[in-house]
Amino acid sequence: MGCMVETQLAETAAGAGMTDRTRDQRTIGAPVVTLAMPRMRRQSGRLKNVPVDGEKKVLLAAPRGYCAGVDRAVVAVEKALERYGAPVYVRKQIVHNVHVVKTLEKMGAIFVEEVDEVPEGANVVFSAHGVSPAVVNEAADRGLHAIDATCPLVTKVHREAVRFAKQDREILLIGHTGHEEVEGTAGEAPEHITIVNSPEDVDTLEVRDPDRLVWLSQTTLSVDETMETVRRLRERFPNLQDPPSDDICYATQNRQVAIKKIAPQADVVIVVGSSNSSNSVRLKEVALEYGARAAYRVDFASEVQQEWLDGARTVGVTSGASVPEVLVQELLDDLADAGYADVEATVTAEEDLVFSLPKELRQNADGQRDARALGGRVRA
Ligand code: 0O3
Ligand code: SF4
Repeated sequence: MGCMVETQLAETAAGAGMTDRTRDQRTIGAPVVTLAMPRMRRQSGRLKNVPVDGEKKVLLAAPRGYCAGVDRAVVAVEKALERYGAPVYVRKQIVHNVHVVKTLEKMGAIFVEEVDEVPEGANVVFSAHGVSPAVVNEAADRGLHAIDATCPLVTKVHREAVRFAKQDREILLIGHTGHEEVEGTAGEAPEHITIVNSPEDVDTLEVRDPDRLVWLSQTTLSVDETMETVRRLRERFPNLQDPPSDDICYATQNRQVAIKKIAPQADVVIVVGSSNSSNSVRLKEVALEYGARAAYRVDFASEVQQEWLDGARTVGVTSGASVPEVLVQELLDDLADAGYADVEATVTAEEDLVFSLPKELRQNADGQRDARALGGRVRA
C-alpha cells in the first residue's frame, strides 16, 4: 500500500494521457527499479533530441525517492483526512516537497506555521521533521488533537539528546540552524545543545567543558561533510564522545551512496527535490563532489533547460527522500523525448523498511487495527 500522493499524477502531467506506473511499480519501501514493465510514455515535446557523439543514456539511482519516514508521514495526513474529514491542520510542511504539500492541500489539509494558527480543539499533524516539547505543550494547551508524524529515526535523536542532557553533557548538534528538525531536537534540551553548522564552525566554537562533549546530528546531512566536522571537533576536543549509533539515517546514506556511484560517469546529474529539502540539496552537492560535470535540482521536469543537456551523453537521475516517484517518471519521459530513452538502474541497496502509523491512527474508524498498524520489513 502506497500513499495516494505518491500515486497521483503530478500537476504538470495531469490529463496528458499517461498511465499511472507508480501504482504498479512501487509498494511501500520496495526498491524502485522495475524498469522493464511496459509503460505509456507522456510526451511533452519540451526538450529537443539534439545529437551527441555516442549513445545517450540515463543512469537512474536506486534507492531514490520516498523513505519510510516520509511515506508514514504522508499516509498519516491522508488517514487523518479520511478519519476526521477536512480540514486537517498540519504544522509546517509535512515533508519538504512542493508537490506533496499542494496535493494534500487539494485533499483538505491546511498547512500552518505554528499551532496558534489552528482553531482550538481541531486536529493537527506534526511534520516528519519533529517538534520540540514546547510545541507539543502549546498544542495540548489549545486543546488540539495532535497526531505526531515525526519520523521514528528523528525521535531516536531526540531521545539521545534528552539522555545526554540528563547526564549533564554538552551536546554539539551538527545541523543547519533554522531547519525544523534541528529546532525540534535542540528544543529537547536547549541549555545543553550548541548547533554546529559546518566544519568551519568548529574553529570558533566555545564550550563549557571539553571533557563532557558528545556530538549528535541532523538526519539528512552530507555524510562526508559531517565526518569532516567530527574530525575537526575531535582535533580540538580529543575526549569528544560519539553518538550510540548513526544519526544520519539509512535513507540519506543510501541515496548518497547511489549518486556517488553515478556521478563520475555522468555529464549532468538531475536531482528531483524541493529547494528546502536538506537531503535533496545534499544529493546535488554530493554529485558535484564526486565528479558530475554539472548538477541541477528541480521540483518538476518542466524546469529542465535544454542547454543543460548540451553535449551530454550520460544523464544521472535521482530524487530526495520526500519526492514522489511520479515526478521522477515525468523527468524520465521528458529525457526520453530528448533522446535519453535508454535507462539503466544503478542499484546500490535495497530498502524494505516500513514504519507503523502514528499511534493515534493505528485503528480504523470501525475500531479495527489498520493494515499499517505494525510496520516492519516487507518485500515487494
Ligand atoms: O530534512 P529534509 O529537509 O531533507 O526533509 P525532507 O525533504 O522533507 O525529507 C524527509 C526528511 C525528514 C522528514 C527528516 O529526516
Ligand atoms: Fe526518517 Fe531518514 Fe526519512 Fe528523515 S530521511 S524521514 S530520518 S527515514
